Amino acid sequence: MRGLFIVTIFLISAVIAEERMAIVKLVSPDPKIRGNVTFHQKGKAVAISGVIEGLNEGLHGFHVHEKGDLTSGCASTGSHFNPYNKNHGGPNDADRHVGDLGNVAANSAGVAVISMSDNVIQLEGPNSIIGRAIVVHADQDDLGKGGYTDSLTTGHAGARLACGIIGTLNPKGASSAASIYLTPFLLPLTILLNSFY
Ligand SMILES: [Cu+2]
Ligand SMILES: [Zn+2]
Repeated sequence: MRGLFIVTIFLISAVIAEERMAIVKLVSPDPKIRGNVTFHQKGKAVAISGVIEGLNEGLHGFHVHEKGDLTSGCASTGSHFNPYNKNHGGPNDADRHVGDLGNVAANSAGVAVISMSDNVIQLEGPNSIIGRAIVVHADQDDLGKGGYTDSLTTGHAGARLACGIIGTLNPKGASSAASIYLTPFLLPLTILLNSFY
């Protein structure tokens, strides 16, 4: 009976520990540009979703920059997050900065709906983006292939339009939103299971 209790706790804890979440509120000197982006990690895959409004129609470079420092606006967020000293690339390239997430696409109303997944950025460990910054650029990221002098460093993506600091959404450190829903059921569930054995 006690064994089952412990196994139940262990299994639920394992499910909770695998999931992490983070959020960014994007700010810009241009008040019409604003948005939110969330990151949800399950295993190695990080789902990225969000909405940005107030953009010009078209593609806009979308990166994790190394510093969560907005003291001089987006200018103080540093370079692309690049812990392995690689060249700039696209999200599907082996040679890429960890922070290279490619582009977001704004429609004719200036709204970019983001729905992507990435296995290189992480919410823990050496590739963790927590405490760093998301930057949205004025121009399209050429994914390192445009042949400009800055293609292999910044993707020639132009000015920094909006940015925000990536903050954790995990309650109590290791757990995630899942724990908010599971925790109230944890004790009743284990008591219920124990009553059968
Ligand atoms: Cu950038
Ligand atoms: Zn890059």
